[in-house]
Amino acid sequence: MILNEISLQLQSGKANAVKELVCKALEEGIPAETILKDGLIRGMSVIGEKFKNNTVFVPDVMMAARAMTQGSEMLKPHLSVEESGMTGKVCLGSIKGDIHDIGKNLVKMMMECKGLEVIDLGVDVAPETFVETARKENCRVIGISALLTTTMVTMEEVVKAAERAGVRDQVKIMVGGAPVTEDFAHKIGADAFSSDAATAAEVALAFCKE
Ligand code: B1M
Repeated sequence: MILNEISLQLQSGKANAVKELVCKALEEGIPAETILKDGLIRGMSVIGEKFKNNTVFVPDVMMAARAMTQGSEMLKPHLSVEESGMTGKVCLGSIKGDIHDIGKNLVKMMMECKGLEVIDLGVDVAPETFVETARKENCRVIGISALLTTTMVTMEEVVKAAERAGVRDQVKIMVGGAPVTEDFAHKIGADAFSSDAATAAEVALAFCKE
């Protein structure tokens, strides 16, 4: 099955093979969302397990991440862009100290597919930068991603910075990333948690429609 092959080639860090297979899968009429979920994200989660168990190491993970990024870029034009006619602005980034951005980039892609304008702040983003950008760009939503238990705690600093800047009631703060949970989001005073990119896009759109 071609989706399995995509997952395997991604795990081996073969970006070109992944791109060829993604193209072939699209030609075979497999929906882009399915290729993303059951091919690319599945492959990345296998790498995640192996990384956790120290059977692969940072270089392998970087190669897989590169294949993931290039594969998902190919899917972007094929992901159903909803003519929601809704333009709402989100500023999105990975929190200070964290350079994981695969998930954040998928969230950005899904939000853009919903017609949202995403200001991508990148990785290692200071709490003040989220708030400053939201204020200057009149963003309705601040989106924060974290993949480390050591960096997710800094998400609360964004909430506090928004309060200090006097903009807390004008902006919705949503959080996510593998270690982040609903309870954690509630504890730090965020407005929403989403476990995956598609849900994150729906939540952000709903906030912009409010
Ligand atoms: Co790192 N890393 N990593 N890593 N890495 C993890 C996260 C880890 C769990 C692996 C492990 O178990 N050892 C572990 C964290 C342990 C912990 O704190 N709990 C870890 C570690 C320790 C590290 C380093 C410290 C390793 C080292 O150098 N010693 C180091 C830290 C660097 C830093 O950030 N300061 C490090 C480095 C790296 C790489 C740079 C090599 C690479 C990142 C490449 C890149 O992102 N450009 C990397 C990777 C790839 C991983 C794993 C293997 C995969 C993460 C990933 O991309 N998953 C990861 C293992 C794992 O998670 N099992 C691991 C795929 C991605 C699609 O999932 O990001 O969860 P995810 O996103 C999902 C959802 O979370 C959600 O939607 C996405 C798609 O559905 N979502 C949101 C994400 N953000 C959201 C925001 C939202 C809403 C939903 O609202 C705004």
